[in-house]
Amino acid sequence: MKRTRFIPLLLIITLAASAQPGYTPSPENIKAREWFQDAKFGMFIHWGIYSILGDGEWVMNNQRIDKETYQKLPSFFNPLGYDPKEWVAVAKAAGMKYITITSKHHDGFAMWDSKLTDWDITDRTPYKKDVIRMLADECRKEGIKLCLYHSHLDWYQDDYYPPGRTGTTSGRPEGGNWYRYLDYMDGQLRELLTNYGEIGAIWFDGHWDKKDADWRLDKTYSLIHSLQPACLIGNNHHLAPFPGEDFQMFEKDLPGHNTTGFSGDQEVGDLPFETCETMNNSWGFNLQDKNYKSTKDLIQYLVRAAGYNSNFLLNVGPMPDGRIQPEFIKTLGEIGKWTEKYGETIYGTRGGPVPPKSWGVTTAKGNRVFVHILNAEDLNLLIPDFGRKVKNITLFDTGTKLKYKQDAFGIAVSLPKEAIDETDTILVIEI
Ligand code: FHN
Repeated sequence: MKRTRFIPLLLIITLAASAQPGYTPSPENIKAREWFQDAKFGMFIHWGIYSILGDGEWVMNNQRIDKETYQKLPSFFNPLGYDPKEWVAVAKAAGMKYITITSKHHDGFAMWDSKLTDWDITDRTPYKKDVIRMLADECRKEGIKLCLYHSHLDWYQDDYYPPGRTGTTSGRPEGGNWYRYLDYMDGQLRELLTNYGEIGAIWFDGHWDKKDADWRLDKTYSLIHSLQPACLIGNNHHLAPFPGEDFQMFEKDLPGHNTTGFSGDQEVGDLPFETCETMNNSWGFNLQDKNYKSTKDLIQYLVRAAGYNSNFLLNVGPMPDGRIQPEFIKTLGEIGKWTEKYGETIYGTRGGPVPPKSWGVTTAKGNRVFVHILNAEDLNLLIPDFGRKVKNITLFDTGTKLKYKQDAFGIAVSLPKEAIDETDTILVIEI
């Protein structure tokens, strides 16, 4: 029993050591981390040739499609409805401050004009245009930061060898050169970080496919930081952060929680946090997935994330014609109405002095603590003492002063019934 516990620990230590040892973030990087934490809300975009099949981004693996057959897909990919202006406008109107799009997902297909392969959008599709460049240009114009999701894992490249846990039915040959694959990946990252202007972050994913491989993270992370010191590195390896990483992400869970099984081995570190979530149950476009989360649920997710001192990265999986599905656009518009009115209690804040409770969370900025009541259990709320003298408590909505009593046990506030908002009742505590 003891031995099996020891090996993973040793492995984790070895892997962490192989990241960017002795990494000290540059001043630009520290500034970018602050920007990131202030920004709070981003749009995640999973888009690729897999959208044609309307069965999510794992379709190649899940339907056991081999490479030869999968290669037929690009010729059907002609997203004439793709309008980056529209995407950026939708993100902005929702109150999102950055966009993280898949440059390459696990199928290895490059959504930009890569000179290192013809397995890319400009060489293989009738559309021929570099959708990443189009989005980068529009984001720059509109003051939205562009970040790139980049899959470590690759079901297409023969040099991704030996194969990992997934993509084993893609029909790759029995042989390949792992370090040549890593050179190829670094080369593609160099393209993305050289030719597309400022990139806010590289969001890695897929390390978990081959946890024990030598990913040569030191080289990759150093390359990124040398090309763009302010570019933040995050890696969805579902483990505690490795040296060289600048933020920690949590998939479909808030920091410290593991309701979906991705964060079992994940320790919460001290880097900025980001939690990502889907609007239905799928990342890539899924025709049949109608499990849409409600506007209320998603706003509450954003608020809870902020209370956990975390960003919220909300995903859309555009359709093969390039449009974001109307159901998502509607919900994002409704979220935007909320962020427009209440964004002040989210953007630029940090997790508040009271840790998350069953009734809600707190955020804080300057001398104000925002109490977000997401689940009003009672009209009398007892906020645990956080060691600061309260000057007054008001309702964010109306500025109405509330009756309260502060003593050694905490702050008891009495809430007017008519002030209760099903989505979020916000109190402002001035200290
Ligand atoms: O396998 C991917 C999945 O397709 C998606 O990209 C999510 C996003 O967090 N991450 C991976 C699973 O951990």
